[in-house]
Amino acid sequence: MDFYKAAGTEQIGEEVRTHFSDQITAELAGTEVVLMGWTHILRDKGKIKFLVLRDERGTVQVTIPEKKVSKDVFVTSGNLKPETAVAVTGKVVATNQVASGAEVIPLKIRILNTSERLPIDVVEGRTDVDLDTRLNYRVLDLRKPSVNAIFKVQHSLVRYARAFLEDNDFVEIHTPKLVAEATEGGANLFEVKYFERKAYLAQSPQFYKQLMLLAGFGRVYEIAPVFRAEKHNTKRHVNEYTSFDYEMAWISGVEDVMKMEENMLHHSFKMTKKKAAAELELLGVDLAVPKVPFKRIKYAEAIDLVNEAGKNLSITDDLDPECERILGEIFPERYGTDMVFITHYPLELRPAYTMPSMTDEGMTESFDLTYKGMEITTGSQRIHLYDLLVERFKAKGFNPDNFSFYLDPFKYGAPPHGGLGLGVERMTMQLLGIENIREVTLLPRDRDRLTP
Ligand code: AMO
Repeated sequence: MDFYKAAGTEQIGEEVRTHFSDQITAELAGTEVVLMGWTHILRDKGKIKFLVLRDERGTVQVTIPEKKVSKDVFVTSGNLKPETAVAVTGKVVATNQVASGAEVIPLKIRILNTSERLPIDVVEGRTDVDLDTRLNYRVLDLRKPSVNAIFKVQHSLVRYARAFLEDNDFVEIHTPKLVAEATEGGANLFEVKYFERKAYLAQSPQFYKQLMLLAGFGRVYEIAPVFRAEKHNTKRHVNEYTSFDYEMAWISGVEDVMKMEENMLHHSFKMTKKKAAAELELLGVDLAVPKVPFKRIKYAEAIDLVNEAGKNLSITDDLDPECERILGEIFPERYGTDMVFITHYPLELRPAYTMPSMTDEGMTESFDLTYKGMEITTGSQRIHLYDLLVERFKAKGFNPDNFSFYLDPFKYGAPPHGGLGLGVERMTMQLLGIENIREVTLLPRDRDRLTP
């Protein structure tokens, strides 16, 4: 059975793709090329038709003048519907009618797959659909160049941050996401049925990344999904996000962890500005690469700043999103930067594994990194001393017996260490100035959404 024919398409394999859209320039004039992609825009002017062909690297104009192409090509192009998957074999011709300086005159157009009528438009600026509808049709939504570009930028951010860690002797690890206990406190855990027992989805690789340092890896990192059963549907929370975690042993203090992060982000932003220049331009973003070292202020100072701005917080109060926003306005004015480490959080506000401060009574050797008024990272020096760790678990109301798998290895010469967790989506949204985290999450999971 010829299932290609049955589908109204043609068999694949007749031609081999030779070029991407962005490679079609005047220098190639006279060359025969094979392009594959989607029919993005079709303009029928009667005796001449224009097809804007889109592939993963952009668009290229295919011009179809009745006089210069075969009858077959002219008829086929006239019947093309939006988002038809095609293979175009043609000759490159130099022209000053298009920005790239070249177009393609087709010798052959073959339909590789047909498309039904689209539920949402994939051409920029044509129709305004709400985010929920866009997410319902996320696969088509992602075809839109400006939406696709978000994830190319995200890819670049992660790629160069990862490269930086690789160059600094970090080992990539993969830890279980099915776990027996909470790491960050019990409030936002997803419970799953695990045969005859209860298990949870990991909120963070926290315990395992630490344990791998105790296992003898000097520095480890993991970029993987984590799960948070946040009950509220906010613009900065999703229920599954990508956590960029690293952990380093033999540190001299939490400063080592912060220095690594500022250098990593500096490298990642600098490379992204260069390598994702086209995507950033499409998104209208002029990426400011933050200068190293990043500004550091203590939590107590941050509380003073928001109180000066009219709040009435005490030192053990949490800086809520509203306070972060206020700080996001104050920081550039006062310190000329929107990338600020807030350090020395009170013990009450930090998880049990966080090292208490020797210098600041009641505080911890911890930090958050805030970027344009939003927390994007949390990190700290961890407790490596068994007795202190057990004491802190008890102080937080946990039964150490339930955590023996984590606590016991600390009896055997655990190295001093620290690390952090960076939210990949939060970093992306702040960098691009996008308000809703769902837009920078490939396939978001929130209270109301479990598909696609
Ligand atoms: P924390 O819980 O602060 O710390 O999370 C670290 C970072 O993850 C991001 N983040 C989120 N992003 C999207 N949706 C959410 N619901 C969400 N929750 C958190 C934020 C945040 O800064 N184990 C520690 C990290 C460590 O100390 O190594 C932890 O998970 O960007």
